[in-house]
Amino acid sequence: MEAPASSLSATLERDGFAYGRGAALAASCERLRAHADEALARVLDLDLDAQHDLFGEIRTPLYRRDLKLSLAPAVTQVLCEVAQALGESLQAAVGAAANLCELSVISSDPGAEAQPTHCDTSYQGAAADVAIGRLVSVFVALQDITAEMGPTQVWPRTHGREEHSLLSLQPKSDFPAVLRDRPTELALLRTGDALLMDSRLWHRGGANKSRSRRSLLVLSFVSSEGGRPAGSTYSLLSGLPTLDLARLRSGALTTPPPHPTLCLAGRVGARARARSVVLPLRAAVPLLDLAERGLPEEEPVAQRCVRTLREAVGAAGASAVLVPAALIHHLASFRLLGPHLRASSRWRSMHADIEAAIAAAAAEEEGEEEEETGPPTPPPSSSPPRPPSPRS
Ligand SMILES: O=C(O)CCC(=O)C(=O)O
Repeated sequence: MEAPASSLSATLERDGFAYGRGAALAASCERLRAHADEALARVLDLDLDAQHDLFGEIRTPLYRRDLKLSLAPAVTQVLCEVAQALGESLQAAVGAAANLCELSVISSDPGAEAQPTHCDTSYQGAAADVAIGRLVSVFVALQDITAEMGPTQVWPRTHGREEHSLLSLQPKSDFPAVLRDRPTELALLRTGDALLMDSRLWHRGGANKSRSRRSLLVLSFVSSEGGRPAGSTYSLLSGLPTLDLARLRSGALTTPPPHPTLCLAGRVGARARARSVVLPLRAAVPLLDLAERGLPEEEPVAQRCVRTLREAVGAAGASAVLVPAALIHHLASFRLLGPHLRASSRWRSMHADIEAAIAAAAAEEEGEEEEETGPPTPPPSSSPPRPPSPRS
């Protein structure tokens, strides 16, 4: 049976680590592993400059990588499951206002050597008169981890001040003698199990002597009080929204804000037959505004889209504008527009309006098609919205 939250946080406090068995569903972890493998392959195809910000620093980097993650659905799913399962224990350790400060996948491939023993943070780093905040990492196994795969190895109860002082007196070494004499533990996790770890605990990633990649989701939370402890790599993709534990626990992320261009492309792609779309003005006007600012002036297709949208808005009825579906399809293909849309405070409602408009246009197309082929059942009584009458 799963340990209750109070005993889990007490264990974390005492030993510097604790296990949260079954913190995420195996199916969600498998989906995330496939997503991470695919993302890693894509990023490794980029040139080195473009790769730079997408990886966190990692010790012993040969055959080992720390890939920062976006809030793709496969990621948020596991993030939310873990926040639900372990939120109470994490809250006891770092507080509800603690922010997510690492979101990445560590992949260690066959051939990766063991890392030097280390702690990610210590009792030093901040100004003397500022208390240092606390950082707790959660490693979630995205597949079963065997001893051969080089699991995380921890040295229980080495996170305290005294142990740190003792270790700081040791001659510099990848494996200080004082640790050799202490009990140690390999975190053998099943898919979806989590290892919660105080970032001051001494630990290391092991050597992968198996034939399989070991993938670990890393989530770290740092308390909002006190200075940020130095030493952690803070592997977090730039541009992610600030996410605190309370928000994650509330499940607010289970419907992540859609990625603008992907969502436009996907929906229009799925409904490519729609010839025209009736967009409410409240979506069309900001879309035009963002397209005017976000699309390159020297790009003829982009400028044709902007012109068409401008004309449509100019000719719009009271509340809606008729635009060709192809226009949305083209807009979706301009990746440059994505960041502008995403940064817009109106994107969420704009997206809902665009989705609804596309769905209505597609339903109308399907209705027309059925009429032509003689549907076996009568058409639905509520008809989709008609195009607005142009202003004369
Ligand atoms: O790979 C692991 O299990 C842990 C990695 C780690 O501790 C680190 O990179 O700092």
